[in-house]
Amino acid sequence: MNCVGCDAHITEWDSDNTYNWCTGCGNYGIAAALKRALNAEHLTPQNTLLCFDIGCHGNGADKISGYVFHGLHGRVIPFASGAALANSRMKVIAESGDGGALSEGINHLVHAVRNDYNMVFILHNNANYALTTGQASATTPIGTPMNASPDGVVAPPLNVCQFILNLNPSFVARGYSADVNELTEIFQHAMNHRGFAFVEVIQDCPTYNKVMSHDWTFPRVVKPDGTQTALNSDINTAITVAQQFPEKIHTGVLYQRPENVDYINRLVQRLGKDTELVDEVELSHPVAELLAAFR
Ligand SMILES: Cc1ncc(C[n+]2csc(CCOP(=O)(O)OP(=O)(O)O)c2C)c(N)n1
Ligand code: SF4
Ligand SMILES: [Mg+2]
Repeated sequence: MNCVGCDAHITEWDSDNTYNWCTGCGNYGIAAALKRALNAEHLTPQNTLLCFDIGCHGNGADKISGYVFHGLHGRVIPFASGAALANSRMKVIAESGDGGALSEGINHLVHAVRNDYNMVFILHNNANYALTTGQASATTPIGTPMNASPDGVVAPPLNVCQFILNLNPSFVARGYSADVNELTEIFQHAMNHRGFAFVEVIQDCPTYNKVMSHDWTFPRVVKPDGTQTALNSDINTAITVAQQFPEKIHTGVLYQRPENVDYINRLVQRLGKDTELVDEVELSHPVAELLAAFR
């Protein structure tokens, strides 16, 4: 773990494009925390792959430099998982909204957690489909009037961390978009985890999420004791903590499995290999050999 505050090389991640999120949007805080964490962990645009889903959060894809993928709604996890399996020299970070990850792509999320692919996954949970102007998502509180459900949402919301913790994950954390310092620390912990590091970020969306405003969320946040983010290795305690949402929004690392072995390191076919899959494809695939002849 390196320092949080040093932004000396953070401009390495800046792009020439200007952010265009609404004033007060939590995506600003998440983007800032991500850049700080990347910088603090000495990750570079050359050894990092950033994968974005479709949505307001995904419009940050061209606001950061480096290798960036911006794919179909709900499908960021299959792409990121494949990339992580192909080349573990790259730090793979995937981001999605609650719409993409908890509706269209929930199947991918379940199996990525279960298989424990080695990547950081950041869920921008603003409790609505924001880019398409504020429809209800799986995390919108019951009774909330939304576009396309003006009489109020009738289904109860998904408790995200409780749901993920019941999938036998190796890492679950939660942060709040308005607390950039804590979020930076949480992202750093996630980047140091070997396996699927799931981070839910409760994200302000002042334009469409009027119920869970900053004034609603902030008093509910319960940070871990002390200045350091607490690490919890007892999954049952973590589930109990997660169940307190939304009355109490516990932040920090809720659970981390000690001495975790991720998916690719459980494959007997990979034991003893000092190459990555991507190297082997380049060496042996006939199309790659053909292409090499034209280099
Ligand atoms: C397969 C598919 N379904 C629907 C859409 C339309 N669409 C684009 S963004 C979006 C909602 C995004 O909500 P969320 O994933 O929560 O991201 P946010 O905008 O809230 O950050 C939808 C439904 C799409 N682009 N592709
Ligand atoms: S609609 Fe919401 S999520 Fe989208 S940019 Fe505006 S505040 Fe952010
Ligand atoms: Mg959303």
